[in-house]
Amino acid sequence: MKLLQAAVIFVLVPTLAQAFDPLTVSVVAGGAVMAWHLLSSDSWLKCRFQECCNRNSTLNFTALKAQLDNRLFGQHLAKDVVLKAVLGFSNNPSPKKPLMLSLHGWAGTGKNFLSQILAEQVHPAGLRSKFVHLFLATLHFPHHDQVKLYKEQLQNWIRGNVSACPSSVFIFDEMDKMHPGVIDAIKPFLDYYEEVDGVSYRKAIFIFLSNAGGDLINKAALDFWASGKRREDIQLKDLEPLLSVGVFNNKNSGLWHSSIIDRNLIDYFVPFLPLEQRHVKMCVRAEMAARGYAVDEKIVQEVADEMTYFPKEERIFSDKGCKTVQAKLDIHEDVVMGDTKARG
Ligand SMILES: Nc1ncnc2c1ncn2[C@@H]1O[C@H](COP(=O)(O)OP(=O)(O)OP(=O)(O)O)[C@@H](O)[C@H]1O
Ligand SMILES: *[C@@H]1O[C@H](CO)[C@@H](O)[C@H](O)[C@H]1NC(C)=O
Ligand SMILES: *[C@@H]1O[C@H](CO)[C@@H](O)[C@H](O)[C@H]1NC(C)=O
Ligand SMILES: CC(=O)N[C@H]1CO[C@H](CO)[C@@H](O)[C@@H]1O
Ligand SMILES: [Mg+2]
Repeated sequence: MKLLQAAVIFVLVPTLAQAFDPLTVSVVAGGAVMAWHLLSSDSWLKCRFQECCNRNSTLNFTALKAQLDNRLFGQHLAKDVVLKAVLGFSNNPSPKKPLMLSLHGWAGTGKNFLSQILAEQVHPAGLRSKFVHLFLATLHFPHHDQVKLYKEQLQNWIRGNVSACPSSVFIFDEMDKMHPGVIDAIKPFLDYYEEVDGVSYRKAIFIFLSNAGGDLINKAALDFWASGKRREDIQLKDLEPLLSVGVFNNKNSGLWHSSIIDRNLIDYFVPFLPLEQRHVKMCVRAEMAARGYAVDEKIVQEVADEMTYFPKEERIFSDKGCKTVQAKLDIHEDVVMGDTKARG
């Protein structure tokens, strides 16, 4: 880049010298300013056309809180933990290590959804941002006999990505299916180092997602319900010990025997509670609003009734959380659209 800028000047100076007429001079000067902007890495002009790295790691806490309050349903613990984590990390001008969150819970309870909301706060393009990286165990690291290759590849990627943008966000999905060796590859980046090979990782965010511990969280939530206590009264201290021990002892957790837990590099375990029917209904309403129709309570109830719930008798928690809401609504959408057409 610097070389290109120098080249522009070398071409420009003789041109200016030849063109004495003031109009030409101003046109050329204007062009030079444009060229300069387009060539320098983070210029205002360039960043209008192309995504630039957000070098400010201060997250807007108010905005994040508003997003979580409005969009994430039934997860008071996850919300509290994430806000606390972000506050500590973001208000610190030079954090000692990257932020490392481990999200646990049953299917469809909002783990990917929360990761997306958090990523959008750092890089507005969210998952589409070139500074937000999503890794899927079954897609990116499928073969257990190639762990050595994956480790090397992953370390190179992370190094390259963080050099290009210190506030890069890395999301590792399906941690339960990840070979522990692959996870250990990220360890050097998570630790309390000033920098590794001249790159500082302390402004990066690592998010691990898994279903590990989901059964334990569900059981705790069910016990709470059975003893007549309010879901909102479940506290982190009711779950956190059970979670880190439970996850650590689970051979399929991906974190099993991983030095990440050994060395306490995970800053926060974030539990996701199983969703109740009232939360499923909230998801349906949100989805209808997002698709731009008026919320029809009859359809909301129908979609919620189509979901399966556990335990079989009491039907308290949704088996798949809000996961199949979109697909179920697609079917109802055809019916609704048909109706509208018939009436119109
Ligand atoms: N707590 C929630 N609040 C609002 N919407 C939710 C919530 N949970 C899930 N959803 C909706 O359901 C969709 C699927 O949820 P998501 O992908 O986040 O589940 P997950 O926890 O990652 O599940 P899995 O473990 O199966 O991957 C989301 O895109 C979102 O629209
Ligand atoms: C970073 O962003 C925060 C809020 O998002 C703002 O208050 C702060 O002034 C910004 N800092 C710099 C150096 O731009
Ligand atoms: C943070 O977000 C809130 C709500 O979206 C907004 O009103 C406020 O101006 C933002 N603050 C900064 C410093 O960007
Ligand atoms: C510069 C660099 O190494 N970029 C990598 C960032 O991560 C992605 C994967 O999400 C790689 O494909 C890039 O090569
Ligand atoms: Mg998921």
